[in-house]
Amino acid sequence: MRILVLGGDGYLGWPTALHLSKAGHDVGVLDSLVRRHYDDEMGVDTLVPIRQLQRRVATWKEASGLTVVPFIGDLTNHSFVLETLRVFEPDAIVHFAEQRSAPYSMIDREHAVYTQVNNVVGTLNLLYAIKELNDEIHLVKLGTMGEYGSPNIDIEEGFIEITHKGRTDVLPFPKNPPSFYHLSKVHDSHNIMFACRIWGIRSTDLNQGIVYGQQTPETALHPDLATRFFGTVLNRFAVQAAVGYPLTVYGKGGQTRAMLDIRDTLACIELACLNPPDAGEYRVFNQFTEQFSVRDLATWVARVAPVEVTVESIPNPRVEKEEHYYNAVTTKLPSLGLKPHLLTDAHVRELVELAITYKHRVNPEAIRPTVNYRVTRSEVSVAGGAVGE
Ligand code: NAD
Ligand code: USQ
Repeated sequence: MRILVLGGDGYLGWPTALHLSKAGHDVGVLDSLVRRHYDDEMGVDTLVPIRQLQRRVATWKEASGLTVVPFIGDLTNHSFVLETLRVFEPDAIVHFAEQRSAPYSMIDREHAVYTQVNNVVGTLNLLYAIKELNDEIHLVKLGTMGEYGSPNIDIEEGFIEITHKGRTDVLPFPKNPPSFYHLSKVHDSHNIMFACRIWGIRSTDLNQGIVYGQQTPETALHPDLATRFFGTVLNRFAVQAAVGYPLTVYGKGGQTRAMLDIRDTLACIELACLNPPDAGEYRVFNQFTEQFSVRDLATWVARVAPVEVTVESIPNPRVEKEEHYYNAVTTKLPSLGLKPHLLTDAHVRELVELAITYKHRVNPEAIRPTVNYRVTRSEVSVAGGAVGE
């Protein structure tokens, strides 16, 4: 297949592009490189050093003999999107290219507006380009499990059958997201579902859980192929353990989340591409393999880390349920053949060991959370060093 990976310079997009290239697909990567700008804006650096996109692509060619074609530009620029699709002629588009951090979207009005414009307009431009150029293209869109929030009922896979006042229908599962970032994903989901209905486009909306891990078989081939170590909660606890900072459990720590290994993200994306929906079909896969509470993750890291670790409960800078029921369904990806990498003691220890290798790049001053969801303007730390929420 010809697969265009949007956000192909990012934490997940880059290793996904390599995985698809290795599997024999013709792969293009599109990115505006704006994620590198967010790090500069926050005064932080990646924990694991990463190379420029052009250097990564050249190293991949040397290491594998395979070509990945880079396109540098912004999805909010419609002419660029049209031109790229015209040149590359993809069968499938994997769309990772959005502002991805919940706390970043909650810094102040400017960051909330930026996040929603970047994410919603980028996806709308893409939908129009697909309709205008080739409505056979399969759009594989990265949504998030956080779209659902944490309801007191089981979370179904996108849709739920509801009987109300004696009448029954299958409707989109109710959404109750916890940040302006997560809300941008809900808005995208509605726009994509609508475009499928009116234009006959086909799309898979992947409601992905929190990803942990950093290395994949392809990125391990050469240090210049490394992807960034994104500070989602387990990765973040590994960094805190490495530098001797107490693991920062927000509030009671009973926040339970759906999670998956980075290698499973790659497998899920390929399964979605290889098994496209029918024309006009909008389908949702819940993309995760296990559920953990934040408290359990912290206890796990403390138990297996090769260094002394303390766990501290700190006032929650976010507004979220801290003890709640959580049970999400995921059947569609396993039914297509997903074989998950479940979290083990060895893997948790490896994450901490990786963070120890690069701990000289961490500034502990930059670890403290600075974005407070309860106010409309947060003072953001510019302390420098590798970290990140
Ligand atoms: P990332 O920030 O590392 O990657 C996103 C990439 O998209 C970056 O390289 C950025 O420069 C690019 N980008 C952003 N806006 C763009 C635009 N307008 N035009 C072109 N490029 C643009 O984030 P990630 O962790 O790799 O996440 C990828 C996607 O997966 C995001 O949509 C995120 O919301 C979603 N997701 C991530 C996780 C996770 O745990 N990392 C979980 C669920 C969903
Ligand atoms: N948390 C702590 N301590 C910390 C950091 C986080 O207790 O030091 C808690 C948070 O309060 C939250 C949970 O851990 O309850 C998860 O936080 P996170 O930063 O790992 O995840 P989140 O903000 O939800 O966002 C991440 C990615 C986002 C993706 C989402 C998947 O940044 O791109 O969409 O995970 S999901 O959560 O399923 O929506």
